[in-house]
Parts: sequence; C-alpha cells; structure tokens
Amino acid sequence: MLAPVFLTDSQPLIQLDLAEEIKTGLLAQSASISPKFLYDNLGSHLFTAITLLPEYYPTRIENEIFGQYRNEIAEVVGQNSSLIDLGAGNCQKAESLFESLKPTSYIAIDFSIEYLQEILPKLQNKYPQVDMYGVGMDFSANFSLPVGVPQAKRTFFYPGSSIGNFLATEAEHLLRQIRAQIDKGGLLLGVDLMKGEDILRTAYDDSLKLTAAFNLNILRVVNGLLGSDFDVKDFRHTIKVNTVLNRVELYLEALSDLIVSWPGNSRAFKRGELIHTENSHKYTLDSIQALLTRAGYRAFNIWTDPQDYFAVIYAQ
Ligand code: AVJ
Repeated sequence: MLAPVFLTDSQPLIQLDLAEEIKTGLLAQSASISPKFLYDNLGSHLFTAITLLPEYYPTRIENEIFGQYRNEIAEVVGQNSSLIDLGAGNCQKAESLFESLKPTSYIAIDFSIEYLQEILPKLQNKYPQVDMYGVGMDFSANFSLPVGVPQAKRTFFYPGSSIGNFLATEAEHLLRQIRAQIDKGGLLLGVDLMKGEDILRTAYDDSLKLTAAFNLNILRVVNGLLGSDFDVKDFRHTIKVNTVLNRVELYLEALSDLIVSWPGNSRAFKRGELIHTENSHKYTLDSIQALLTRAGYRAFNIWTDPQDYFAVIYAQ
C-alpha cells in the first residue's frame, strides 16, 4: 500500500519547551495560552466541525473563492510545484486544488501530527501520483522546511486566515521566513477581512457551542502537557470583538474563585478572570498588502467574494 512519508522537523516538538511556554503564559498577570495548543487530535476534529457551521463564514467563503477562480489561480500559480501546506489540518483545502494545480508533491505541516497521521494516508491512496509528506511541527516562532522536502518549485499554501492568529510583528516575521524559502514559487494566502461586529460574533460564538468546546479543549491539552488540574467545567468560552485592534479575541472565563496546580507551581483565578486563548485578526485589502510588502513580497494577485468578506492572495 502506498503510504505518505512522515518527516521529523529539524527542530522537533520538544515537550519540555512547550510546557515552559504554557507555564510562562499561565503565570503572567493576564493569563494566556497560545492558540496552537487548541490543536491536539480532538481539537483538530472540533475545528473541522466548526468549518462546517453555517455561521463560520471564513471556510465557506474561501472555498467559494477557490472554486470560482480555480483556473485563474492555477494560471498564476502554475502547475507541477511542491505544495507546502502550513497548518494542513484535514488537508481538504489543499485537496480542492490538486486537480487544477497538479502538484508533484504535497507537504502537509501541522502542529497535530496525530491528526495528520489519520488524514494523510487516506489522501495518499486517493492521489497515488502525488508524493506526500507529513510533518508535525510548530512553525509559529520559526519556520524552516524540514530536510527531505523535494526541491521542486514551491507553492506555500497558508489558507483559512490562520495568519490572523499572529500579531502584526509576528506575522511579518513568519511571512518573511516563508519569503526566504520561496525561490521561484510563491505564497497562496487566505485572509479574513474586517466586517460588521454581528457577523463576527455569531461566527466565533456559535449557537451549537462548537467554538466553546474547541476553546475549552485547550485546557485538556494543557493538562496533558503540564500535568495541571484544570477542570473544563470551571470555565466558560467568551469573546470580545476588538474594533481598535481589528480582531476577535477568545477567552476562557473562570466561573468561580479557584486554584489550578501543576507539579512545582499553581495559579489562582478570581471569578470572572480571563485566560486569553486566541486572537483572530481581520485585515483590509490595503493592510494585508502593506504587511506582505514589509515582509518582502512585491507582486500580488488578489481574489475576493462579492461582499469582500475574505481574500485569497498569491504573493511573490
Ligand atoms: C484557524 C485561526 C483561522 O481564527 O477563525 C475558529 C480559528 N477560532 N473559531 C479563526 C478559530 C475560533 C480560526 N483560524
């Protein structure tokens, strides 16, 4: 049976570093946990469920843009490149481009290697002509391609507005690191655009409470990595739409005064105190192009939906 190759990152996920990072965030005066910890195997499944919600417009609209402009995108991006998927998740967006882009190889990178191990073998069987690689890696601080990735023209694929998780300075750093590895290829980027508050509220606080489950699951991930004793029932999901910083902020709010302990330390939370778990920045067509320009990109092709909810950009 044809099987994808699972590569190890040149900077492997060191559990100790991850635990240190979590402790620092928990002990800060305003507690925070990095959104990458949302994505263990269960978290990845919960996010896939979110993308199916009618309220969660980003995935739906981005897919519409990819569908509508499939041929134009393929013409600009070119065929037969290595498709490098940053935060591949269920690999479904990349798969939707296989037919038009005809990649010779597909490199799926994700924080959750477990989820990739579940998804990628099925995809490899469906597309035996594409060489597939799975990489479990944290590219949020530093990104370099692992050794073993084929040397074809590279199409970096960063859809879904995952770039929105980063502050502008961090986003610029990541985009510049990608730029340095592009060679003759380019970056195909999905970006969520600024829009009315109500649409954002329903998208990030849905009535089925899938986003609440997704957010609360981060406490289970933290318990696993840190040995802490968070009880999911002690917190609730809440969001703020920050119209000054153009972003949706996700928090977990303590429902009572409580203490969370882990080997070597603990943190007290007052009732109502918040743990910041995610920022989802929204851009304008101008602000994202300005950011890409600061990161060294020079040529842009842009596709949007009729309402300008979302943009797909090919940047070189
Ligand atoms: C995967 C970061 C793009 O910000 O919309 C969805 C994550 N968080 N619902 C987003 C998310 C809550 C998502 N990104």
